[in-house]
Amino acid sequence: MRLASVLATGFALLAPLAVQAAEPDAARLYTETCAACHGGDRLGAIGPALLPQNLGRLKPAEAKEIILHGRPATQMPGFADQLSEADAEALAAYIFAVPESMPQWGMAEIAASHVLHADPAALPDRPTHASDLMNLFAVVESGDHHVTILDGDRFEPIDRFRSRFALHGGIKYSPDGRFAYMASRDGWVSVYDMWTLQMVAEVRAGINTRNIAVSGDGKWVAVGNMVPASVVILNARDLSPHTVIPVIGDKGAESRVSAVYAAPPRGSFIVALKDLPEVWEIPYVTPKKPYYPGLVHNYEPGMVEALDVRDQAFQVRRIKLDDYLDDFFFDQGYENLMGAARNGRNGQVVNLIVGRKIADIPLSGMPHLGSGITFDWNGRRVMASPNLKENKISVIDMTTWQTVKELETLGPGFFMRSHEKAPYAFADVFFGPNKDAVHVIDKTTLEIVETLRLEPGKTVAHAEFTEDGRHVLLSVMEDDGALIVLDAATLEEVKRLPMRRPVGKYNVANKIRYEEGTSH
Ligand code: DHE
Repeated sequence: MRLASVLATGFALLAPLAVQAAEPDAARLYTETCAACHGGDRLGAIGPALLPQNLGRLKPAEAKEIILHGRPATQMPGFADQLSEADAEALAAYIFAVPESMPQWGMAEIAASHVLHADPAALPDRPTHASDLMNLFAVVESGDHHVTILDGDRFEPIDRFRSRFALHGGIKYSPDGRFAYMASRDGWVSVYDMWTLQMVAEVRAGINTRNIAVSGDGKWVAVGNMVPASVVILNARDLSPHTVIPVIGDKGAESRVSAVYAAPPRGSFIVALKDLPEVWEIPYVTPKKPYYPGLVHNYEPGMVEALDVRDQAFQVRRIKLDDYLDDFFFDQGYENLMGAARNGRNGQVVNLIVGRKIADIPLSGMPHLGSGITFDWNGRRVMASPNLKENKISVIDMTTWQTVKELETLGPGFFMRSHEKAPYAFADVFFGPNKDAVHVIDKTTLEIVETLRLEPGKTVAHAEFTEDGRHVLLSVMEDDGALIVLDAATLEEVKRLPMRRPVGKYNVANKIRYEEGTSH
């Protein structure tokens, strides 16, 4: 072959290669580099799902950095030695693109994902540790995706286990406090035995999940999903799936679920919807008589006990509203719910008995109602809620639904907590330059009496009390973070435990007794 021809052939070979280098084949790179851990369908495997809905607040540029250099404290390695900058950029764009058809996640897929780690029938009938079962805490450490079980008398960990990736929403307990239920943003629901310190069962109930609720009778777990738009009912004992309820409106439009809550006095789950101006009520017990129009039960009193629970229909009662509500707060009797839409407009009070709005409330600043607390003030019951968009805490009279006070804070807050026996409420300043501040509010005067700076420059958030209300625990939400225990009356620091970005912490007694100062 003559030299010219050799060069021509060489260039001909090089030319397409140069084009390939400029436009990496993201689908092929995904299959070769990511699929083993994140699933060929991007639904997740040992790594999280890589779909736009599951990537949260991550930006494509941050995703590219993670692809090249890994994510500290996780199993995600860096691929800088295998991938070019352009490859990583193409992969980042690929995982942010909506797939041509969204993967199905119905009854068959949920059932196939079910894992039984221990036979619920064979679990010991007494605890295998000596800690006070009512004063245990489950602490979510999101830095390395673990949960620590903490003895709330000694403030000592008694177990620490790897959770599913990115738990979100509160951990919920069975009514007797024995079983802890947790959900990951990727749809995994896990049940853990607080008596014998072991995982019992897990199931993937959705692709993108908001949160879970446990029924007041302890028999059911409801899972609220964004993708697919559904509420999934699981058997609480072993998490086997019972029913999938698609969330579809009159005109066939789907709605993502923004949260599901249990309303034990009503024997129902209440579902907040993101895309339909409706609230759904799904009874988990069969009412002895129809207690609201539109839901017809033919069962006679006394028959409920004789029924196989599988006969229950989980029929949906749709309460139509004139605005969207995606964050709720209930009164103690679960007769009214106060709702705020994320658009920051006025809130509404919806009476669940009559099934309609009964009051508008002046709420601006995007109150995080799910984080609100109630207490008695001046002979009336009030609720206080932090705001995600404005520097204030709103205090609302729960009889007149009027705002009785607005406290100015050092920034928007996320979580607020107190305890019936504690004089103070604690509210974090989650966003902005004062993210290290925690306001201490006197529940009698409704004044901020102290602003704590427990770890200057670092986010300090999410207070929770011990069972007796004497101590309050706060998270330093950093990867090399800590759990700080304070005396709830003197505000003295009692203990500091190193933890990996601790977020929420959940006290068994406060949760199962629906303590007025904690989330339900
Ligand atoms: Fe949450 C609970 C919604 C971002 C940590 N969060 C909840 C609940 C809702 C909600 C509806 C109540 C569910 C329950 O009780 O089971 N959260 C939202 C959002 O819409 C928002 C702003 C955006 C999103 O990403 O979904 C959001 N949440 C966050 C975070 O960025 C936080 C701080 C860290 C994280 O891990 O994601 C966070 N959310 C929490 C925690 C709870 C929670 C710790 C449980 C609070 C409790 O004490 O019960």
